Amino acid sequence: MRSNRKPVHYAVKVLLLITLLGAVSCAGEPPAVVEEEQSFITIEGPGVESTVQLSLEELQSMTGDLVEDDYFSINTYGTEEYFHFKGVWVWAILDKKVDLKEEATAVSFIAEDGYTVTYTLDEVRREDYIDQNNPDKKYKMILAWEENHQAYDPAEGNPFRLVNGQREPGDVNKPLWVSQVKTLKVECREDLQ
Ligand SMILES: Nc1nc2c(c(=O)[nH]1)N[C@H]1C(S)=C(S)[C@@H](COP(=O)(O)O)O[C@H]1N2
Ligand SMILES: [Mo]
Repeated sequence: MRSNRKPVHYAVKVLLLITLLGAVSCAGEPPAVVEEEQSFITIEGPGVESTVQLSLEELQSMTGDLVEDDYFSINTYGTEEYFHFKGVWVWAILDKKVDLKEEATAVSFIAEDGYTVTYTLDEVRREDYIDQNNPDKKYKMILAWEENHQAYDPAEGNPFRLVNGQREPGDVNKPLWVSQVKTLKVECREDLQ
């Protein structure tokens, strides 16, 4: 008989109902808001007045200094290959976004894996890097976010790559193309200028 149902059963059913309702309402909610991870580089070191962080968006908005081109490369095996890159002139970043000290002489590009390449500021300023097979070509040193029309995937490391032409014919330049650049450390070393 209905009136004989034990109160405990009723309580269990109510609890079950609440739990089900809870599950349904949770399933209908959007996932917890995860703050979007911003990709950025840090510019620091004894050669800057203060440390600066620049997001991918900020770099992409440097419209007057963006570069898109096919860069010539040679690796240590002598393999020659062109890659298409999109990015921004590194000198423009240092000149316009950072307070450089008078004594600054060089900048180290440091990757997430610790791989580091250092250039003097004079080298960063150069606009006449070459392609040994094409005398008409002139390149600037850039920080790229796109390679062969594909944006770098932030899941595979900081999505910036240092890219440059050759300093002179025969220059093996591909090893200088630092991937996953995280930090630009501006130096005041007198042995580097
Ligand atoms: N962060 C990082 N960048 C790097 C390297 C590295 O070990 N770490 N190797 C360099 C070398 S020696 C070469 S030849 C090229 C290889 O470029 P790829 O990875 O696009 O083939 O990346 C260069 N950039
Ligand atoms: Mo290499």
